[in-house]
Amino acid sequence: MRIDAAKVIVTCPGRNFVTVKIMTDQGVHGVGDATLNGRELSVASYLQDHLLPCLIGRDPRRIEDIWQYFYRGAYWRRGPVTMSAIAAIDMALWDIKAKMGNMPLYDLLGGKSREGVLVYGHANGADIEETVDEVGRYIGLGYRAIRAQSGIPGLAAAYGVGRGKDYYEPADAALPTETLWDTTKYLNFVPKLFDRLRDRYGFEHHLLHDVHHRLRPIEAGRLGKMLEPYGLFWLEDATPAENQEAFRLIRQHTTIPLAVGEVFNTVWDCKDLIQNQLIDYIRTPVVRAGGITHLRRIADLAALYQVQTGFHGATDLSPVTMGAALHFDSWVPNFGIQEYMRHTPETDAVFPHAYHFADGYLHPGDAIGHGVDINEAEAAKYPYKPAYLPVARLEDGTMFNW
Ligand code: GCO
Ligand code: MG
Repeated sequence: MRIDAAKVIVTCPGRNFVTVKIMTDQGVHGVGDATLNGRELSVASYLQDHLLPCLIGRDPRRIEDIWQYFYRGAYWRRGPVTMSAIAAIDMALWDIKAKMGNMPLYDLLGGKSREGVLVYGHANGADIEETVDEVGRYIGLGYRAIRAQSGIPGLAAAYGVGRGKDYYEPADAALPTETLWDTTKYLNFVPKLFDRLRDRYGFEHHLLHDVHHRLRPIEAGRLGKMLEPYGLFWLEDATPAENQEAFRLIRQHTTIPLAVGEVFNTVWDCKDLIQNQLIDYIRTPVVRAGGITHLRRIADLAALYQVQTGFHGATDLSPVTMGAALHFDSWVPNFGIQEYMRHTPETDAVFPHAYHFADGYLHPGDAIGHGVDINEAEAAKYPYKPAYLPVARLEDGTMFNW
């Protein structure tokens, strides 16, 4: 069996997506997601110019060897561009192997460990009232777990508060939008939001919150302590994690469960966090860390330390990543939760998929492979549009973490 052809498809059905399609001499094809928000064309070029030419003629069944060839063989290891590109190829190869075996990917991985994949949705509003109502709307839609983000009094634009209610899209302009950040205003505000939410809806539903890398460790410790009475499922990206040691300080001060890892690329980014039990959930998604082949290694290491998965699933991860993730989530023994932001109808039409939502759970469906394909004629209707993530500054103009 050999790989006959491979191509990169860039499409923008509301937002940009980069997809790899690998064709084999047996007529079976596979697809993988390589989308890196705001840097899409760099990954497309890395694939097009450097990886795909090396792929033609290889045996697609040799997934491990192909992974090692692109990781070890490149000499220049790691980084979001490289690892997203490798991930896309890896996802497509697992898709092909499962299709060749005539089984859903979760069966190839070891079979289902659960009946459904618990997901959390995003509720956001301009102020507390609107956010509280939005959480109610998500409860009405059947969600069992909901992330709550709100506009902050005195700050013009807060992370997580989008223009639309169903499809939060932070990459909002052809050049980066400048936003303002103030830690004091934020810390004074967030406990009030969760106080209102628990007061209104009780403790039956899981509530989550994303700090989006905005706090220093001691500030995160304080926030965790202040939120303890509200029993959050997790506090996400409390501080930037380049220095994994930083999480030790947070841990010393609070029992709030900590989630991190949506920007990680390999097991090396979370090795110390996991082995020292400094986190509770690892968020690195299939697309960011070299695909299923490498994510399995991260999840297995995490399992040794009772760290659970909680993969990133924002709208900038394509339905292909969502499909692959749901098969992984259905199998992985140390599953925790899966993020789920719905895609637009245009995106769903470009990427026909077998997964569906019911009663707070996503189900991968029983299609063979990972169950997601690309409709190339639909994709061709939406040419690439430059779009950047915003940047953040403090009120005195200092650049900060967005
Ligand atoms: C999340 C994320 C996203 C990111 C986005 C960047 O938890 O869903 O933080 O909202 O900001 O994926 O491209
Ligand atoms: Mg996040």
